[in-house]
Amino acid sequence: ATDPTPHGPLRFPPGFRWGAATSAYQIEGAAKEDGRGASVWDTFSHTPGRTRNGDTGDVAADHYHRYAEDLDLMRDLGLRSYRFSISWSRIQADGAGRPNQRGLDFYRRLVDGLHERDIAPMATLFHWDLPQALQDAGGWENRDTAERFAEYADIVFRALGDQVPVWLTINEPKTVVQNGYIWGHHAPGRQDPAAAYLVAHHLQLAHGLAVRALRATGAKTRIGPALNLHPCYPADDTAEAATATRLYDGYENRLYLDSILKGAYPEDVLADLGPDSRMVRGLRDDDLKIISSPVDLVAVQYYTPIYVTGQGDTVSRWPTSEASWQQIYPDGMYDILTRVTRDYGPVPLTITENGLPCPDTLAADGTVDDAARIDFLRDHFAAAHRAIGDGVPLESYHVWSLLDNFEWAEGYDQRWGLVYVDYPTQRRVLKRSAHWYRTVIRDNGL
Ligand code: PNW
Repeated sequence: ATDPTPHGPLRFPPGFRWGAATSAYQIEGAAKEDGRGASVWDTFSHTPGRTRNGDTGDVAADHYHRYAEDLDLMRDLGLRSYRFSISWSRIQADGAGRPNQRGLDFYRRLVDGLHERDIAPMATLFHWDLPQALQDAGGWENRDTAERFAEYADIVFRALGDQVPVWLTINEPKTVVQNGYIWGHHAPGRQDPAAAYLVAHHLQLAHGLAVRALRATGAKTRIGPALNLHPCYPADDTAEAATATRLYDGYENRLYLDSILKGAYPEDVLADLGPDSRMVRGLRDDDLKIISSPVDLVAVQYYTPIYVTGQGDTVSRWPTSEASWQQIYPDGMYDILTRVTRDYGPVPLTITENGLPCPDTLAADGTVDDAARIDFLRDHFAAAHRAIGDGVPLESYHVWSLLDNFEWAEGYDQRWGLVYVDYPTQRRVLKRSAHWYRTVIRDNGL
């Protein structure tokens, strides 16, 4: 048997909030109910060949109907924070105009249910499910989409603002840029790098406009971006690898961090894109002032490191998970947290995603034994603890994910949940990791 506490007893600071994360399209289902409009992910998942097994989020984990049961699960786990996202097309079916009250009511019931159970809500405004009508008008390539986003944010803030202590603007802008517009395996499925960085700029602009919209409502609650950060390391000790890694880091991390926290895009990335790029031509005078509107915290999502060769290619150094892009490297958690604090000052941080997909199966005795997920989380918790000890103001940690769910292009085959979902019956079963996590939360440590 493995030692359950190889790191020794570790206590987190009093008040540290342990949580779990989900997103709307991945769990809600009810794709056509209560006035919800179509999003780019409805379109994409219903396009033959785009997702594994042709899976869609039409039903997903049926959370829209089972949210009360899921709230009880969260309480049983002892969660102190729950991160979810709001579906824009439930609030505005076409991404503009009058709000749909039934959509707002759903999130109001969810937020009330969290407060009743003493779980702090953390809401993401946009987790990739852009209303299809806005995509038809150019999507994030169209600067107007950022303005529409600010209006949507204003509606949501006026309905729920003070009830949600932490707001997050855009989930992982980089994933939209890369998966959506460079590689094409996420909606809207484009392979157009020139468009991709203009999209990045408009996503950043949308972030800044939403921060301003929250302040304008007078709400007392906090707001920040949700960035997936990748510590980048040279694959060898040549000067070429060091140089290539520096630029790679610019595209992976500084493009997003510097614009928000320093009010400037990184010079090396701008130079690499060139003055004639669509992105650089799309910059307007006050954009970086808007993008760098002061935030209250930065949400960090960490899954994997990246190793960069002198040619600018990437290689693997550590064992990968069931997700081919994920190398298991807990020290990367320490490195990225301490780096953000060192380079950007003592802004409060939260981990809004970290987790592992496992080939989970429901055994005959009704258990799900995901020992690998426990090992993964334990080692990453320990790395976060070490970062806190070295001065990182980390206030909470959200495991991805609460439930097995629609893992985008991978469909339902890849299971990331602490809780197993038996899709034919929609029965929820706590995996071994969920039982273990409950003790971590109870003890506030390992
Ligand atoms: C995140 N990478 O996406 C998303 O926010 C979640 O919706 C998703 O389910 C989860 O991670 C698991 O994939 C990522 O290439 C996509 O490093 C790509 C990467 C990381 C996270």
